[in-house]
Amino acid sequence: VLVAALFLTACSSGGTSTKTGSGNESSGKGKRTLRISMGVNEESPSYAGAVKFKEIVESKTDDFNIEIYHSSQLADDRGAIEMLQLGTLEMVIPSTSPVVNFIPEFGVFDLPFTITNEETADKVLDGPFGDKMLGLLAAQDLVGLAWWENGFRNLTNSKHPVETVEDLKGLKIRTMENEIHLDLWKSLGANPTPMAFGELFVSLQQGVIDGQENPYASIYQSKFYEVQKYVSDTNHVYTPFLLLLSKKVWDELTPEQQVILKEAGVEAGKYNRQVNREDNAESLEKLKETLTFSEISPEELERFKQLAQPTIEKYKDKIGAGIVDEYMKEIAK
Ligand code: KDG
Repeated sequence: VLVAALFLTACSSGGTSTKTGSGNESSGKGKRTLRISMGVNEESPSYAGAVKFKEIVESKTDDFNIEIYHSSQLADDRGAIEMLQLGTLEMVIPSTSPVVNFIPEFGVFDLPFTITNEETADKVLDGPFGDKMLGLLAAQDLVGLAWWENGFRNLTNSKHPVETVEDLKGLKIRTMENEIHLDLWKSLGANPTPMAFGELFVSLQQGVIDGQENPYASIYQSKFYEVQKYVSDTNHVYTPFLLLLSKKVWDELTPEQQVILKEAGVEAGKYNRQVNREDNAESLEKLKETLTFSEISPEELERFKQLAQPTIEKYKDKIGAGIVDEYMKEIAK
């Protein structure tokens, strides 16, 4: 409860927690509808987490009607974030990468080869650094209820096995709409193109792009294996998901309702990470049945890291040197 109280204080800065309002506000009398948008589909750990969130909230209060919209039905991540800022959509579960377009500090999570295992991910996100990053969202009319998990990103393509840096030369790789990812793949010799997740399968199918990079669960559950031939365990970036709520909605809730949503988001996030980790392990084994799997040797991985280093240096100031240093210290603890 103390953590939730501190969180409430951080989120209510710059806004008022009114109990009255007009229309669809939550005064505790009528049900408030919360629509949750996501780009991944109904097989995803994000969807499973959203169902868990709905179950937990609806077990604690009758104040909310929670609706889940997968596969970018309502909007892509970036568009959904803009709708939360306007108050025309209530919730979205995006990667942190599109959030960088609104809050540059979130680019810290796009720095390659930094978080390299799940234990470190949990330590960074569930500790003071993660709380600090969530606190940055309020200024953009967003509330980060909890850290969920997308996971370790790996490369697939339709052209040839990728086992060395040289194998990347000229490959048309789709990236999220995030300049750090674009620069990373350029530095590795590829030819990256930013694209919303919802356009990815068709673009791969039509050969507009050669490859993409996502966690194994997303690759499998999105059926990218139907339009790809090769997969490489690059593990180049760990991407968190955020359970975001519009601050315009948040400010209309009672403190009790805010605590319910916050605690449900954290509890459902623990479940989401568990499901994600199980699904990623299972998905890799299934992908190996249809795709040619390539491991990146430790020696070759060092070459990837060396080529990626200028990207880290280039964005350190844009992200904020203090944020990057704090992030690296949390990882090293
Ligand atoms: O809902 C999340 C997806 O839209 C997206 O963020 C997943 O990692 C992703 C990507 O590659 O866009």
